[in-house]
Amino acid sequence: NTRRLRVLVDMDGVLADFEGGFLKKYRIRYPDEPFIGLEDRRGFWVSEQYGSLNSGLCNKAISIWESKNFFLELDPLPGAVEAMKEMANLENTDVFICTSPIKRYHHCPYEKYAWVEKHLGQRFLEQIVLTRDKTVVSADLLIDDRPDIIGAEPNPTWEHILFTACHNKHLKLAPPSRRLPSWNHDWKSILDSKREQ
Ligand code: BVP
Ligand code: MG
Repeated sequence: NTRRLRVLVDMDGVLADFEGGFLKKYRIRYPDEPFIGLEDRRGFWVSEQYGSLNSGLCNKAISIWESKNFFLELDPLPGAVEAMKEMANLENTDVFICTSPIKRYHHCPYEKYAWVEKHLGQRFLEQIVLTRDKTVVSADLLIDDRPDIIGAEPNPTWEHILFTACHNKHLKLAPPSRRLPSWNHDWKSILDSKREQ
């Protein structure tokens, strides 16, 4: 008679290697332009940090993830696929993939569905939530690499667990905020901490 636990898992930066995929394709397309190594990334917005190097680089960065096959060809992050399959098979647990598509919609939403089917299987297509505002989606947990998740709902139902990424690893979280450093860490204990006894 226990209530089921509902977990939202972000896609870019949590399941799919957006930062690594970006840097690889940026360096191939713009070999003579400066770039930012992953160890030097700061701030959620890749486009802003590239724009701070020189103003033309903002649009060059954007051109990378607006290109066909960018989202489809992202590699899964280490342990992500295994963790998602394990999480979905836990008792009393519902898992959703909660991801924000870019506003240039020509490729991204389609490719996000295709990526999920390719790496997680057809049954996960039932679990996709595409939204630009995650605060209006209700759940117990949201595992996401973006530090500032705000929107129309000032009091989201979920607890945000910050998934560590190159751009956020230096941030000091204000208590009681929690991190998940990688999928090789103990994500099950975080889920269990939200279950009712
Ligand atoms: O669709 C991705 C890429 C885009 O934001 C979305 C992040 O989704 P979540 O992981 O939060 O669900 N995106 C866009 C820009 C710049 C746009 Br101008 C960026 O710098 N980084 C980035 O991830
Ligand atoms: Mg993300």
